[in-house]
Amino acid sequence: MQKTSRIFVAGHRGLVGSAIVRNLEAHGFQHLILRTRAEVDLLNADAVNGFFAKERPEFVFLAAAKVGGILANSTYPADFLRDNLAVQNNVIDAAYRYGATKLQFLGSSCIYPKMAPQPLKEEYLLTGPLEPTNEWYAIAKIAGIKLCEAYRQQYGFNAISLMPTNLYGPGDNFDLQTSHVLPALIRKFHEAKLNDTNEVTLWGTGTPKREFLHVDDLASAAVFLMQNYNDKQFLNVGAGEDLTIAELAKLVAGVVGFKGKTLFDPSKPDGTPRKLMDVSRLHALGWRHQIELEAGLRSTYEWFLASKNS
Ligand code: GFB
Repeated sequence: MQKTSRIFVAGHRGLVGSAIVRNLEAHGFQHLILRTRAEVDLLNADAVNGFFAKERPEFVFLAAAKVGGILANSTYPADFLRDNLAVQNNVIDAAYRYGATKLQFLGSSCIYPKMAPQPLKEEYLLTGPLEPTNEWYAIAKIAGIKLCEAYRQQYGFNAISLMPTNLYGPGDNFDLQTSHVLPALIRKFHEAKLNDTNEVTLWGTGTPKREFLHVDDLASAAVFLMQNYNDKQFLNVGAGEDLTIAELAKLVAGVVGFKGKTLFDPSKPDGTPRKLMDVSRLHALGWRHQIELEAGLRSTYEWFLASKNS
């Protein structure tokens, strides 16, 4: 990838896409091609083909997806499966058809079987049943990995796939119904502090473990791998450490300055008990995350306070 290469970041307004754009700009890449949904609807194959025919991007980061937390995933299974399949089919095919040099597809750690051994090695894919709360999203992401592998095998197209762990950072979705746990906790503790409420209720039992990676670290891995990795094998991207939701809650409450009680509502789903990534392949390539969770939480809370969300 040269500084003058034509680079399309699909999903540049989302958490991941906006971080990739920040990283590319910081490294002096000058020819970024960015389109809003109103300009090019990625669900529409004709619109995607027309866009690729005209712009001919050379490198494509496929960070556009319908995403959400545990409740959104289990409430809208058809939307998560259909929309993600459509976007990735359209973009991967058009990238190949209109001569892109390389495409990078971004997935998620929920592709792994619910009860897979931990930490999750890449070879555990498709070795057991998925977690029911997000199997629809997971099936779409698995199909995306396989589509990249198939285009590489049949057409020789250089498509690589990255599977990030749970991400957070500036630009996240803080809506309590649809967000992931970390932004939800920031908002819940923040509002409780503002309203002088003594109790905050979180979903589930607090015992599931999750791994969190700051989205700027993910973007750094994405740009590094676009430049340095050209294999069929998809790669895990994570921090290599996890903690329980109850431990996360303590950390977030500390950062936000909430001094009351945290309660758990076990009538709400826990999701998968644990999904810690094995990141040995990525480390062997020479990449490691840099932002530790507490520092990342502090800067994300500052971003939240400065944004329209708070
Ligand atoms: O981040 P999250 O929504 O999704 O939830 P997953 C993680 C854990 O946090 C679950 C608990 O055990 C939730 O029960 N939790 C506690 C909460 N309080 C809250 C809250 O107020 N809001 C939310 N959202 N959770 C998603 C998948 O799984 O992870 C996606 O659904 C994707 O497909 C994504 O893979 C990375 O980590 O369970």
